[in-house]
Amino acid sequence: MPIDATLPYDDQNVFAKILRGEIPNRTVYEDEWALAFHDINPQAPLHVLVIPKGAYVSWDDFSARALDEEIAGFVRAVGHVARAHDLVVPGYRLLANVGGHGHQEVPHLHVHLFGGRPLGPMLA
Ligand code: D5M
Repeated sequence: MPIDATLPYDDQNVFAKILRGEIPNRTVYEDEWALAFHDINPQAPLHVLVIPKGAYVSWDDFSARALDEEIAGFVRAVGHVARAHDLVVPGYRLLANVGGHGHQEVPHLHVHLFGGRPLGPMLA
């Protein structure tokens, strides 16, 4: 079920538990600001989720409350994952679902990174 992205951060969400090491994940990258791991239900040959380590529900929550260094660290982590998987030349897709209409299911900000095949036109 999509979430209400205006609710306060829920520290029992699955990505909060991953960040605390309470449930396993297949990490592809981690630094001070971000964690990237394989999506449990991949929609492309490479489907990685990149999340900030801070407690943010959505992209707008993050952009409103995060420090500039957190935002920079998160954006750099996304770029690092793309480069580390040699996706820059073939290309890739980034997607962030937000709230009900965006069909966001996990209430911790995440960017989906898809790659490894031609992805076709964007479907709204
Ligand atoms: O998508 C949330 C995404 O999170 C969805 O593609 C499945 C993925 N997911 C859910 N639980 C896990 C675990 N435990 N590991 C890895 N990936 C997971 P959205 O609709 O954007 O909120």
